[in-house]
Amino acid sequence: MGLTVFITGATSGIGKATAEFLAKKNYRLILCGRRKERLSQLQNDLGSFTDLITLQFDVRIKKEVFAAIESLPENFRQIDVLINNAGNAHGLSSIQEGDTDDWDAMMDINVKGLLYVSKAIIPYMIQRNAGFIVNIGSVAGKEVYPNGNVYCASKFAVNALNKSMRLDLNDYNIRVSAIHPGMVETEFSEVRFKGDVERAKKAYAGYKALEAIDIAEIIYFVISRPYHVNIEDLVVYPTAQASTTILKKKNDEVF
Ligand code: NDP
Ligand code: 8X3
Repeated sequence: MGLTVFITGATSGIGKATAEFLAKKNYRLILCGRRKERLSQLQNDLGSFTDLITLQFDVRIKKEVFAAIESLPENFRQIDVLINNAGNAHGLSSIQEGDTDDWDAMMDINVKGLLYVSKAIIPYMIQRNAGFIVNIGSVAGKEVYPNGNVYCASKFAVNALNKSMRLDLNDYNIRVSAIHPGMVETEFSEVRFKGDVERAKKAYAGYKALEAIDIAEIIYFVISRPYHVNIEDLVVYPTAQASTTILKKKNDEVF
């Protein structure tokens, strides 16, 4: 059996596709999310391919994060790879019109949640003088776009934390990578637009967006390099997207 990989946000989109891909490559998996029924489904669907365990917790709630990770059975305590993927955008509004609850959600999940999970797992990696942390950022963490304000800020923070982890964990032989995708067709836009499916569909209409499996394959590539190779920062766009604000749509709709 292969390395043990801990994936946050495994119940949907990029995290789920990564779990499915890695299960078939014999990685042992710790799959996390809030939606219990989806975690059970993953256990059923992937349990025949590999050893896996699921953890239900909300990354915003510090106590839940630490309790869940402390509850891991002995044979799942050696986490070789942590994929900090849980995250979403909430809303798309100007700074003057933004909803402060949306701001809280994005900072609490995308930034503080990532920090809590990392804080709970890093000591085990330091003890073993080995480990790998993959942070899922975004092109929104490289270049701001109109109305992206707080989501962009949360992903700029992920970019900064990725670089900081590289520096601080350098003494401990721990690899740290960030992957920054452009538009990926997942439940992301449904969450951003609060369940407005029609608006969400428009975000991916008129061009070929990235699929979650595209990012899963890239994550696999990054974590399967020889141990002395650390891909620190990787930006991936759909071909139709030239920047966070330039997207070639067939009918030239604005997203
Ligand atoms: P999805 O909405 O499909 O998946 C988001 C995942 O995050 C779900 O599994 C969800 O699980 C989990 N999650 C959300 N909030 C919490 C929480 N409070 N506690 C625990 N888990 C949570 O989106 P994507 O797969 O697209 O997004 C994954 C990552 O990729 C995010 O960090 C996102 O910012 C990033 N990204 C996405 C892009 C895109 O265009 N789709 C582009 C660039 C980056 P559950 O609800 O069960 O808790
Ligand atoms: C998700 C991609 O461009 O909607 O991070 O911010 S974008």
